[in-house]
Amino acid sequence: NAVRSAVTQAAEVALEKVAGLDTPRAPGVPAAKPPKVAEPTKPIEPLPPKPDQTGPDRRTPTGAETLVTRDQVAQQGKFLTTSTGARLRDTDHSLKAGDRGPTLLQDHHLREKITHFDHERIPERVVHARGSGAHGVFVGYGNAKPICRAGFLARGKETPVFVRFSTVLGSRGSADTVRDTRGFATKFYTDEGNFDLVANNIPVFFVQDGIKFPDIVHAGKPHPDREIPQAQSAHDTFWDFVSLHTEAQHHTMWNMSDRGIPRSYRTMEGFGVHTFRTVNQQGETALVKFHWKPKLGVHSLTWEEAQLIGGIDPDFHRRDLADAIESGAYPQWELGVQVFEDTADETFQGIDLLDPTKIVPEELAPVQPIGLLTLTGNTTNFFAETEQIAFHVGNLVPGIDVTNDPLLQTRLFSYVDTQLTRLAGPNFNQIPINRPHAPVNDMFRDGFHQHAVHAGVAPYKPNSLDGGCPFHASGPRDGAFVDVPVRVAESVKERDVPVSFADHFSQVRLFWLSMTPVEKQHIINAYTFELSRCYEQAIRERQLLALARIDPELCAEVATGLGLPAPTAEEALPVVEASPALSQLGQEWPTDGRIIGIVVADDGDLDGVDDLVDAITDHDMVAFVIGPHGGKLSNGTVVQRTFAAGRSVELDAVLVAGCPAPAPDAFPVRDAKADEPLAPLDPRVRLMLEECYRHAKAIGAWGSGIEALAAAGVPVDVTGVVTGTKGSDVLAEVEVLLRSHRVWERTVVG
Ligand code: HDE
Repeated sequence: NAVRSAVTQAAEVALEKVAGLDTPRAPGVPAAKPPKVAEPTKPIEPLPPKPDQTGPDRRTPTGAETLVTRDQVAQQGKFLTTSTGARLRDTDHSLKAGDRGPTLLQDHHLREKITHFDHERIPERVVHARGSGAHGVFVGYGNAKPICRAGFLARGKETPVFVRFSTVLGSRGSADTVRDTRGFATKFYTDEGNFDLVANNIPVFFVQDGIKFPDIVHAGKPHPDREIPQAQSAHDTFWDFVSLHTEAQHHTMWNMSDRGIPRSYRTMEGFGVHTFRTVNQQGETALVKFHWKPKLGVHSLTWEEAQLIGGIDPDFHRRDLADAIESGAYPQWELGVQVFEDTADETFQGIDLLDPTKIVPEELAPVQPIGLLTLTGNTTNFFAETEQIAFHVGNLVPGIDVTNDPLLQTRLFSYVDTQLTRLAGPNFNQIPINRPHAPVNDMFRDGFHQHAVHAGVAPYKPNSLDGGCPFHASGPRDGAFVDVPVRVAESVKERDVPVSFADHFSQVRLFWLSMTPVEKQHIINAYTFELSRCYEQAIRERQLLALARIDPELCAEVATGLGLPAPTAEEALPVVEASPALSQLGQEWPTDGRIIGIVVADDGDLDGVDDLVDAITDHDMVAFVIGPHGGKLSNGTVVQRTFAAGRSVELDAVLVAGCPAPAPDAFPVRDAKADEPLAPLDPRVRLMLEECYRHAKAIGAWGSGIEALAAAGVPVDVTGVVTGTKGSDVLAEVEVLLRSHRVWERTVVG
């Protein structure tokens, strides 16, 4: 205290001396001027955060504690400051030697602002760079108790989650609708620590051993010389690898199927791929495969839609997810498990459960639902949450353990390692989105970006200086993670693969045989498209040979498309039974969130359009009124999409309430078809109707809308095209059609 008061007294004396003095300046130099340009924005009341983005003040949106309050991190405080808290008088002009002079190095604020900006980007993920995330909650059903003691699966237990969906091959800014595998990674912030289920929308993988992961990724990524093509597999290096490396054929077939182009993240299944080992309270183990089943059913785009959307709305899936959550149409999935006895050979009915290129058909082992995931909140800040989230298959909770699947074993190493570069150091679990909700009491210290101020002097064990703390949890009673004691040491150290992994073709054939004719046609089209984009004849021929080993019809059709002879397989085709559960078609699903367009003309039958919009909304679907111009129509109906901005690919079904004539200025190029003896129709509407028809969407029309169908060449006497006298009757029929997603029956192969 004596020292402190001496210092204070000295400071008071000094202050008295300078009080009242002007800022010293050299002779002839004017006093500091106020800025010539006034603050460009006048203070106004800030907008409140969107309802689905609000988070409690001292917590991150996931619920983990954060060090700063919401106001401190938003653009809402009163004064702009430097990062060290000094208030700024001007952030719009750099400090210069005269208003036309060179900029001065001493302008600390300028340097801080630019330096921070220069370092705003971090390395994107080496795979799964393009992603979209959302917050949600998982509720356990409680029925998993006999096989798994994880607390978050208990009946009615609510656990916050963050889910990140992604494509695999493309860069951060690539299009959402490319043909690719999708990631479906979930972080459960459980009371027992974080559990990450880092899944895909395809249940098998390209390689059986993690050591080959860089090979498949290098083959799938753009060519290293020119860095093309972006975000797709339709190129030589991909097909070179998968045709040589036949264990990749199963995953590739899934990619070529409609699973490679999902309609929405909301209509995708998810698969943990590997077999995991679960443990119950008594220490008994089981083997399980995890599945996510979407409440809205599995549904895909058509290939033409996927390509069009790539240009029209590259953020299609990201937008769809965010819009659905914002509107309160919360997407849901049930978590399910296929359960197998934990036998010494880890096989089930001849299928090696450690082989990640194999599924177990649901007909042999049904998927049993054990909980419900609901996504309820959008991100507040994409970078802080979706970009900085770090998943890791090794984030396990008591009751769930890994198996010896050689792909999973490598993943256990990779997911921590990759964050060291991407998130710059070992403290990434302190980033708010990664913070567990369970108390953390580790002895990891220091390192880049250390945010904790650890107390105590003994971050080692055993210690006596910190009272011996912290202590080991003793077992299940204390909630400790217990490694399952599995026997491992009876073998020889070797680089080899089990004989049971050698069959690369029977399950590919199983998948092919399980498809309906429409789905088979899509697969044929996809192989033909992709191989047509390869330059090397030898690669196409080699892949055709692989197709011959799967199915001669598939091979012949693709070969015809490529203009090549179809090879014959040397060995007999594998004998397998189809698994109807693999088909996406043939079921009915809720129509929640489906988008119905209503095409209107200013002079058409506008009566009842507003009622239709209400009816669609009441049924939890979305209505887009598509009109010739923005704003309102003559009867006051609000237009959501103009003919100029709307495209069929956004819609799940279309209703036509009028026959809009071509707008004189819409297309400067003469439209030949407008001169045909049919009712003249705006060419953009014609395109929309043609596309909806081609993409097997339900179409409804009444009044002059029926003339529009005729002008667009859409037949009215086929399945899935509904005409009537009243819009409400037509809507009712269209809604029924929507339950099966599309009207494949009216297509050539339907
Ligand atoms: Fe990944 N994977 N992976 N993977 N993976 C990554 O981790 C890796 C595999 C999956 O939204 C990376 O943080 C190896 C299978 C998803 O942030 C990286 C192997 C499955 C995501 C990595 C696999 C996946 C990743 C890149 C073979 C389905 C996105 C950035 C041994 C079950 C997670 C990162 C997110 C991300 C490595 C195979 C799914 C490099 C070495 C099989 C959904 O660590």
